[in-house]
Amino acid sequence: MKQSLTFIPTLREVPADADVKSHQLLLRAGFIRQNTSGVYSFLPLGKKVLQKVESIIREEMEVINGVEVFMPALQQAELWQETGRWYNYGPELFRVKDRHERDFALGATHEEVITSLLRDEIKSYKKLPLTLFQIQTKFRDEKRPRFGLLRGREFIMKDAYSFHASKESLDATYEDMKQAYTNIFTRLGLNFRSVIADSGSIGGKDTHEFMVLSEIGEDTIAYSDSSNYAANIEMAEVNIQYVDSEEKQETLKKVETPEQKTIQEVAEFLETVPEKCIKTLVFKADDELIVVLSRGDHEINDIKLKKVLDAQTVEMADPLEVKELLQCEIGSLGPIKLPIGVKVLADHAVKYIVNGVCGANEKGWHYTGANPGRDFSVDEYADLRFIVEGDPSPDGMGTVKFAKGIEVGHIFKLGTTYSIPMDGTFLDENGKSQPYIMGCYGIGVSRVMAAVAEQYNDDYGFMWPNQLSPYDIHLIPVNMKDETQAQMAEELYKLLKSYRYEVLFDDRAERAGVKFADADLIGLPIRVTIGKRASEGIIELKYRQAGETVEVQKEELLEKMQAFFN
Ligand code: 9G3
Repeated sequence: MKQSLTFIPTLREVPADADVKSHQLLLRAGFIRQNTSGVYSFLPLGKKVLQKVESIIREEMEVINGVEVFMPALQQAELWQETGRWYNYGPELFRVKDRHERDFALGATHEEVITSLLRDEIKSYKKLPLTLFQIQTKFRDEKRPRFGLLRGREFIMKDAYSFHASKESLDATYEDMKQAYTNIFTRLGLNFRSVIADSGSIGGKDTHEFMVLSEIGEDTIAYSDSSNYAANIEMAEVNIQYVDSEEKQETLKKVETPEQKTIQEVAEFLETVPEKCIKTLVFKADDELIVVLSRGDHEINDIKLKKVLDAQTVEMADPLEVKELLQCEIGSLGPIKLPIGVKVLADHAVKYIVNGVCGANEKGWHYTGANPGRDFSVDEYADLRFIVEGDPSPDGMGTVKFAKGIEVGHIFKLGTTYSIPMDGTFLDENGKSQPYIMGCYGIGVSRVMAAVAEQYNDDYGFMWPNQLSPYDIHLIPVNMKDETQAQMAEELYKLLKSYRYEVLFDDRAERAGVKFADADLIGLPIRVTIGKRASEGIIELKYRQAGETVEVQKEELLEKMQAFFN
């Protein structure tokens, strides 16, 4: 492609509102442009990278008998009302009306549409299993779109859905999909981990996320430093054998702690440590107020709490509700002398505290010498806290370390979460009607492009991996007005294209410095420069990732390209 005939609007300066490297470079190198918050256009170079990401995904989906479809983004509200999600999804779900005031959703995902499609077609176990996928635009009115393509409001997803007559069949496809995802992210050249994850409100229990390891990642991964255990921190179990303390129990004493609110302040004021403090929080699970205790140096994991309580929703109770329940403000709450009937849950670590410090449910007062069981009762001890670095790995091998990650893939065993409410059924071999057993599997295609951009760049620009680069070779005659250079450039352009290399021929009448800076910014794997030694048949090759430059005879160009690209 002749650069003078394409559209690559590079920028010298870093756009002010671009706060991560991938976003800065995708804008500066002319791959994307922002239309409005969380909404982007893919320019020619960006579209070429997207297509290369999509073709790798398509190939691996087809390997596991995934069949491609394309479903509408405009989804009639009735489908979402069947599953109830029309009512329990808030402003994040884009809603529109048609000219007849009928309600529609802009597709945030397609579980409802695909199930409605199949329930009218797939009626027998003989037609199962079936795995369908699409690469399609999704809409989610994110509260805080940021980091460019990493968290947009309109984005491209590969979403697959599988339908089965048995759990075993789902398990088999789930493992196939996990392997396909591993192949995809490996072929994309990404540094990633598959981690145990939380299915949240999506239903089903088994779910894995695929995380690209990156400091700008919004998720935290807890992994073992000596096994392949890895989980989203939300899901990482804490299995520690706490040891009973030899310390002798002291008498419970009420002490004044004026203006001491945080665990840190109280611990310093009473010359103790957060590990000896009993942190008392009040949560609202569905509509019930629950007192939840943890050790002062630990954080309660609300996703674990939701599972232990088997609640639909779990959130911190608001201060007014707390005041009404315990006649006391947050900061002096404690588990002693609670109103009758208030359920008390505690993380396992609390059970091993001896002579702990806790709030007295009276502003500016705390207790010392507080001992669980003796001074207050706990209805249920459970694993309720976030794992911390240094904790033993839940699989018993090694110690836990944390890493930040960008979620690029998420796979779920949905079971009958959608087929039952939507009456998606088939006749089994005994002619009995059964709900489909389903799985769903997503890859954030536009997010993957940004994750690759985040991993493959240096101070001068991108260093695209060969399999994703918008073009293979950047052909740059230093001075198009020099007849020898221009002629050799045309000749080599034809030659390289005839060998099916994708070539970006910078035929612009720009200064060499501009051309070279743009070439480094765009980051194609190889730059072929035709300069003043063209008259000697000498050209210069620059390998972008290795950063090395060599001069070769133009007759050697092809073998050099074959050596590099094959
Ligand atoms: C919504 C909105 C946001 C959402 C969803 C629905 C996330 C929603 C989860 C999934 C699950 C899988 C198929 C492909 C892989 C992921 N955010 N999810 O369902 F209405 Cl506003 O999308 N779906």
